[in-house]
Amino acid sequence: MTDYDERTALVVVDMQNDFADPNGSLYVRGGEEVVPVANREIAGAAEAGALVVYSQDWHPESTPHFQKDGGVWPVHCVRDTWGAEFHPDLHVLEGAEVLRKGTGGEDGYSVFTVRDPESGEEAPTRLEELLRERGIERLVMVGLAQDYCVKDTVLDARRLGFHATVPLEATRPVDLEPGDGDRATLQMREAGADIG
Ligand code: VGL
Ligand code: ZN
Repeated sequence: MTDYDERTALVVVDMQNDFADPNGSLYVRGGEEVVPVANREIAGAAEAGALVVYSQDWHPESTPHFQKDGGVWPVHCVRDTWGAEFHPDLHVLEGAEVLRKGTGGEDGYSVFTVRDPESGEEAPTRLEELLRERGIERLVMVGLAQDYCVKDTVLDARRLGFHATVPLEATRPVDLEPGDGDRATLQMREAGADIG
């Protein structure tokens, strides 16, 4: 388990049924194995009084993010559906901050930014402000998927000057192309993240 203090925040990325349940529409192999590992990190963070933030991929029924609408992904994490709900075994702390991304049809890979899939224009979410308000300097990222949302969140965290850690057993890659997960690990390390 990672060490937590009040300058460290845990970001629990997209631990939702469509990614983490074998019946999910964009199931990430081994995703359910991440749940108990994430729960241990959540417990450790809570015990140390560290901030815990959860993200949810939260799409409308139609979005250029989906294959059927011109994008690359099967329909997943449509707002207010089973697939978009947190995995039932995930420990969601009472009163914790939940950030939803992609709500307006954007691609929301990084928890820090959303991106218009047509114009490419990027806009920040509330995450950075939330962290700055609390004087957070260091982030621990767990969740799904390693080669998309976790990676992009880590790269944004580094760009914004946060120290970033990812315990590898607490994430899994989609591996759309074989090796994507390993390439994501390298990319995150090159950006100065601690990937263990
Ligand atoms: C994600 C693919 C599409 C993720 C979200 O959470 O990593 N991946 N949408
Ligand atoms: Zn998505």
